Amino acid sequence: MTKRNNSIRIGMIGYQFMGKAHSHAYRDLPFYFDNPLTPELKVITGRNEDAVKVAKEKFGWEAYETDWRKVIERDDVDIVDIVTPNHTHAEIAIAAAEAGKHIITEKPLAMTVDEAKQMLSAVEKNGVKHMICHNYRFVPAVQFAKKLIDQGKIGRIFHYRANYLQDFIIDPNFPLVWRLKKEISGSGALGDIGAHSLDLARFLIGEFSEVTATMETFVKQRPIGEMTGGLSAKGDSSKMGEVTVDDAVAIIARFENGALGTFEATRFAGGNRNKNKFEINGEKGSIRWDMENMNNMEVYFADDNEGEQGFRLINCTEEVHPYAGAYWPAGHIIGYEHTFIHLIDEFLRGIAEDYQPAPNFEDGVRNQVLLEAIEKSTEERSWVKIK
Ligand code: SOE
Repeated sequence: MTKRNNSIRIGMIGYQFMGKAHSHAYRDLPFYFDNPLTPELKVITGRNEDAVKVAKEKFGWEAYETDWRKVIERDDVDIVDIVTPNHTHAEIAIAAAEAGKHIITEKPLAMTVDEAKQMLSAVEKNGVKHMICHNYRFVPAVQFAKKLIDQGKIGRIFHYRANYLQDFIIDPNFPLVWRLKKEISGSGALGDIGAHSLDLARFLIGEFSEVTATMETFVKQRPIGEMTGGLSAKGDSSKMGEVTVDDAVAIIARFENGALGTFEATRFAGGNRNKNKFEINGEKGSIRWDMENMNNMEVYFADDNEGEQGFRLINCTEEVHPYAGAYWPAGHIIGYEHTFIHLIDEFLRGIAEDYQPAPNFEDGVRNQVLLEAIEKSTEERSWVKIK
């Protein structure tokens, strides 16, 4: 990597799935966007020295560490990027904030609302910029949907309907990875993928006022396996452990703007690999989007000519669609990995131009409040108001 005088130096804590996505984003950002800052991949961190050594070489980092505290202590690191399991986020982020580092962390922000609030006060007290990696906000089609909604193109919102469907743990022999252990992940499908749907709803139509929900754990025991977050881990069925999180959650919600919401997040929807989708119905039209067809969006406008009404497809790959014009001519498509480039582009702009980008730790706290309210509602089988 050529050194430039506008470098901003990254220290990453973690190196697996999201470590790969974020490393790619730092490296590719200058290729497509004229950001005032150029990421310098200083150090990547992981407890497994052999594995993090490989990640360092493969992803192009200058150095590796096996102790995250050493990264926080370095004065040649400006940003700490946390891609480790959820139970580590608070300790690392608070230490990084106290060391004056800007922070980006994967979702969900924390394990509890209290932890999330401590993280927010640490970054605010220390005057560092912060972001939470709800990357789906940065899909060109989702950004364009927000523009249409904010312009009033679909008018008053009646319904927000979201499903986030995966199927990687239907096999009861899939091992007990960290995502299935409450003490490490905090919750299951709810916090891992439901959190994305809840964030997109807040981004697109506003704040929740109350929720009611129910959850299910379909497979209660699994083989103790490699403690990876990986989606294709292997296990040894001679030793079994208890699954302590939800496999699926169904939610009904009310929004402050009077809209009704229905949400589903599950890892047991066979045939759906990463189907993160929503449909929004308004007085003057509807919008629907599906991550498995991420470059397109379907719209319906009630004022289309008689006989010509119905959902139609928009290719969100043109200059007019946010971020899309940075890549290729209209009609050429981009992927999941590009959403991380857009989010990090916004983070670095916020640092360079001294504004607090979004989604940030405040969004993370609001998301955590929703996660806790949904769990409370499930336990008490009642509606819970969102304060
Ligand atoms: C696994 O469920 C996962 O990798 C989530 O953790 C990510 O946030 C989501 O983008 C894809 O699915």
